[in-house]
Amino acid sequence: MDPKTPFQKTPGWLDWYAGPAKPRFKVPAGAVDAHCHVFGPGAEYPYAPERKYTPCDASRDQLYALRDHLGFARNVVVQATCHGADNSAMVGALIHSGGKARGVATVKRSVTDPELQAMHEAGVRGVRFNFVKRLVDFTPKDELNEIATRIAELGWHVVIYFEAVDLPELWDFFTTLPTTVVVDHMGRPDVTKPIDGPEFELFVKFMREHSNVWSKVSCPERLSVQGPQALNGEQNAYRDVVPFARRIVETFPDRVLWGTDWPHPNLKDHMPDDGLLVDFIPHIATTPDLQRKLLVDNPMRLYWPDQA
Ligand code: 0GY
Repeated sequence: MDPKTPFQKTPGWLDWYAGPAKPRFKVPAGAVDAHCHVFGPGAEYPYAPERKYTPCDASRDQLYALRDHLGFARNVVVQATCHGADNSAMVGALIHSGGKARGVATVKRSVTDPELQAMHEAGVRGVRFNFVKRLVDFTPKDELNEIATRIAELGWHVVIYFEAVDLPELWDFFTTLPTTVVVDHMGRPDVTKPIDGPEFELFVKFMREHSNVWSKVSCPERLSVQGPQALNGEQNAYRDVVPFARRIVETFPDRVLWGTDWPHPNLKDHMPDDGLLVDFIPHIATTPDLQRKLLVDNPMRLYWPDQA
């Protein structure tokens, strides 16, 4: 093992895609990649003992090089579960971004007010509550409620990550959160089920009945069963995800965000080309107006309200 790489990545894990294509879709000026991560590097920022996977390193400099290559102006760096509640790699990325990145942290109830304040000053604006069982151990709801109440005072929001089948059980908890609530990856719909079936309808109802709920329309590569293949010679990857994402964008144009999810944790079958992911955007946000809201206006309102 390379002595500079003290962690051995999870077997089967695919490395992120080096040399992504230049997107054909030109994102609007000021576009925000509102869901991405940094991993380590492990030698500088060790991975958490309680992690469920060990990633390959993906540094902040590599993230910011990707940002520039894809034509984005800013990032929202989301704490990944492999770093547990040690937010130092994410916070380090914010501090070294020249004001071009905000963050979403993972905290425990033991976090102190000065620690929260320091994170705020670095650019953290939210906490993430993760309910995906393969990624995290269970945290009691009273602990999460206590955290939500405390971070609400800082003007932060809560990001939630869950699987569609778990929404009914989590509904009461989610709908009483006191902040803006941002759902990762549309609540991970099963795109083999009908778009007007009960499962996705429940998610649409969740957003319709609760005006504080936003959604990231990200991760087609995770949700797609069809995959990235071009069909009929046309570049139309992940097309089975399009109707789901498009419905959310068109129904709630002022409450949607988009992100690359670079460096794409936990992918074992297929690693997306991030340039191709950007070319997916005009399939789900089909007009310049929707694209500007999705990529600029909405993330700026949430993460840089003083500059929106
Ligand atoms: C994502 C998705 C995943 C992982 C994490 O923090 C994480 O480890 O979020 C996943 O495995 O689905 O949003 O990055």
